[in-house]
Amino acid sequence: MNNAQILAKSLVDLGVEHIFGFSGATILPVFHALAETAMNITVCANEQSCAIAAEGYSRADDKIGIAVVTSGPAITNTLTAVADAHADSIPMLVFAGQVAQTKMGTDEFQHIDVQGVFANAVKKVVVINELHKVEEVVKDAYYYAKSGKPGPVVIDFPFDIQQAEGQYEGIATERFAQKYDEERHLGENQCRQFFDALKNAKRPLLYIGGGLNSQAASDRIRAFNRRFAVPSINSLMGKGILDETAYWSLGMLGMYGVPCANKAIQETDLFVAFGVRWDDRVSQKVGESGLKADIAYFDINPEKVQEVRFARNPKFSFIGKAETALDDLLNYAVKNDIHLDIGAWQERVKGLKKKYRLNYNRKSKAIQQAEVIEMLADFITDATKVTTGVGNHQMLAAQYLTLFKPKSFLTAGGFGPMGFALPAAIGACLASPNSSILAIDGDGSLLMNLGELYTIGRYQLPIKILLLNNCGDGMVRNLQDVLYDGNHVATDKDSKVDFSTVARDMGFPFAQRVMERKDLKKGMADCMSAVGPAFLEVQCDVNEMLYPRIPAGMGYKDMILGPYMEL
Ligand SMILES: Cc1ncc(C[n+]2csc(CCOP(=O)(O)OP(=O)(O)O)c2C)c(N)n1
Ligand SMILES: [Mg+2]
Repeated sequence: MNNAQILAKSLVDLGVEHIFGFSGATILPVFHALAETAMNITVCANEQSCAIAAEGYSRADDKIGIAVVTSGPAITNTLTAVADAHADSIPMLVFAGQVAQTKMGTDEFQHIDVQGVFANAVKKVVVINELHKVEEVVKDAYYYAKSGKPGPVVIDFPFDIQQAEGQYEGIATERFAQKYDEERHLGENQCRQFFDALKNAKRPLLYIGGGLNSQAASDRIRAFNRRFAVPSINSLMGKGILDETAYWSLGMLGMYGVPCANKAIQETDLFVAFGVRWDDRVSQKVGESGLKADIAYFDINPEKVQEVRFARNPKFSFIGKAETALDDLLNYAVKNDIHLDIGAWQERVKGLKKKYRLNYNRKSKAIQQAEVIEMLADFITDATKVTTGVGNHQMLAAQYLTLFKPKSFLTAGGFGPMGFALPAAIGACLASPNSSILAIDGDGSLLMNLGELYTIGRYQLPIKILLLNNCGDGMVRNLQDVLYDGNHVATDKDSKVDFSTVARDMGFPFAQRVMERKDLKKGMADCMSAVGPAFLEVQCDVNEMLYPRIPAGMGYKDMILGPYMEL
């Protein structure tokens, strides 16, 4: 067996059924070895999309997405996706072909120093050499990527080593899983300390981030709040984890967060953060508004907890798995019959939620993005998984849509690469074939990975795409409106292209364009009930402003509600 075959066999042993790939000379031994197995290979239009699809696969399910690409420009094409997975703590594996070891560093065709390029954008890079056992590298990487604070692992595989003979030992995968077991529990004293703080607080607020974006963690935090109903907010990455239909669930916090969440944070006296990384778009604003609350912080990443211990002196902190911590807390609460006395605060947040409703320009002749997304909300079920591009449409989706499950809002948070929606939807579709996959995209973002229309059409993947075409880079145009006297340098796009025609040509049986409000409802209903790939383009207002908004460097108290939400 050569090492390329060992790689393929190791993946099969790990239970991997799908990979996303793009070929090239230095990775051919691996592709041909994969072809000898039952592996399903999805070929995207470029390597960035392969890696975003792998991310989408991981984001949608507990399995890990895998991309396989060739050397040089192919592996560098994945850099944006790898950095994105790293920023959002998404596990994934990228295997790259590499020139033969003797040619590395000799100005060889399509050689790049993968370790050098990826070092700061990745959880780990492994450059395989003769001393490695390929089986161990692959199986270990799979569990390492998932472990602790998850992230991407890039494996650079020189051509000569792929072809060399090796030994396949069939090492039990459980041994690698066990290696990364996380066993930290909260002791009785810690539970008491935490509940003392929670019971003393008059206005506690839970803040939930992507660290809890799994079925297991979501089940626990929902159980916690079935008992306590502590008013709660979430980060962009935390969407879908909480029961968004509950009165105590206020929605997304932050620069473009919903008004009631951004109001509640100004009033809390105990900020209980779970699985968040204190993104600057959230926390600088906390600092600025002078959040005087005590902090309790739970996270699996020791460095982050230590950083927060130093910077914010939390009343309580715990390094470990959210599921375990929440189990410990709930057991303690049941055993000690703990109840909270926060009725007044619960009433207060009910009031905030009622008073500060989202709204938009309902009088405009032009269709508003917000209006389309508000209408779309009625089509979301507990089987829906949404992906987005990056821009105003993304923030509106986070604001307006109610999602019912964790791992159902797949969006690029910490890095924000436009072009995310389509390839992520491809990954989600393959990871979760029983879900209904809906990609909400902007025209700018769509253009970045337009080639994925071809991939979706070619494989006839049942993905629905809702394109909110405002003929421009809406989010950046909005900045220019505020900061550059409305001078839209480099952000206006040609309005004449009919993307639905492009989609039809790419193999979408349903592809429609809605230009006027009167056709919107029917267009959306038809798209949502269509079978197979479906594409709906809606021509939206080029001048729509996204609200609410907190200007850069300002605090929550400076939130601008805009003309349509102002009380
Ligand atoms: C790869 C990449 N390039 C540039 C940006 C900066 N950027 C953020 S949002 C945005 C505009 C997005 O336009 P579109 O996808 O049409 O969404 P809209 O805001 O119009 O809804 C740009 C240029 C980015 N996030 N990612
Ligand atoms: Mg746009």
